[in-house]
Amino acid sequence: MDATAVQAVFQDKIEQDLKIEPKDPMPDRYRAHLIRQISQHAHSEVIGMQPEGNWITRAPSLRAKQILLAKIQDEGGHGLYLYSTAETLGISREEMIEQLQTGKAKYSNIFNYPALTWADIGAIGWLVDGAAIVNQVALQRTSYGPYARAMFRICKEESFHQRQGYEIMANMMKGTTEQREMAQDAMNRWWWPALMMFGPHDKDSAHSGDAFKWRIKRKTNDELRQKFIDKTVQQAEVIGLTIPDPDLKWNETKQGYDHGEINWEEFKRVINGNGPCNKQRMEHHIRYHEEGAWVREAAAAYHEKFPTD
Ligand code: FAQ
Repeated sequence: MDATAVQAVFQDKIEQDLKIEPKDPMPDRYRAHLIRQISQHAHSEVIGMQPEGNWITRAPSLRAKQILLAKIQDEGGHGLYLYSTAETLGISREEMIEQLQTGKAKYSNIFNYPALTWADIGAIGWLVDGAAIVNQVALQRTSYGPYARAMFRICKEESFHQRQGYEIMANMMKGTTEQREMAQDAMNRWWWPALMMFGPHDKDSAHSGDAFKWRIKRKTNDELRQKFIDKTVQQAEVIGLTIPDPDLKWNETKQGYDHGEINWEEFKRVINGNGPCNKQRMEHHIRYHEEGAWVREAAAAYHEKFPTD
């Protein structure tokens, strides 16, 4: 099929709101857009294991440790579904890892901040998974079939993650003064970076035009951010936490909260490699990727010998 025919078949499916499947004709730019977004999403899940992994050995109870281990394992699983999804578009896992490790591919800004106290584990589950769910629920309706399907399972698991984080925060807010202060301090440090997870304002979002045209995105960055804020402010109030934004105010007309301006300079600094933990995150990834080479080689050798297993 020539490019014009591909475009016509593709556009027809998009207009009928049908899913695009791996073997369907699709324009090169659609394919490249999805590889960029899905691989960055996969990298985020995998790098996101690091700030939480830091607390496995220091979890305050066996129950908390089991839950945290299960959650982190889920994040690794999400990375795997997403890498597999991107592979259906014709890029290999090795290429994606190379793009991550050489700084060509981004991952979510949020994972470049340190998890300093146990309350940070609560804040990550509640705010970071909470923000991820809002974004990913919208992606369940994205036009690329394998990506949309991956989102269903991921959203179910993230909603358990969000609740475990909220439970940690709620329990700490019922505790001693020090525990309440610790929870508020975590809230203060994670709130703004969590808002940045939705990406730049719509007017500055370079990829949104194509993403809407091709029905990859169904809601804009600002719409999703607003949804997250409205939902989370109420949850914070229930457990007595204060949102660290003096400009946050209920707006009766829009039936949502107005909020203060996000520090976009900080956002740019962090996504361009200069956040508090970018260097550490990448060094850690490279080190364990190299140390794990023998596992990949052994698995490949086994597969070669027993291809049907
Ligand atoms: N961080 O034109 P737009 C999770 C970049 S999963 C870093 O608006 P787009 C689970 C963007 O890539 C969290 N970079 O881009 C978990 C682009 O740069 P490029 C991850 C960002 O794609 C929880 C440039 O800025 N979720 O947390 C960010 O239309 C706990 C221009 O931006 C996803 O990835 C950012 N926040 O919209 C795991 C969801 N925002 O590529 C462990 C899927 C923007 O030209 C523990 N992704 N950039 O170099 C999406 O929905 C979209 O890609 C957006 C960005 C909304 C993130």
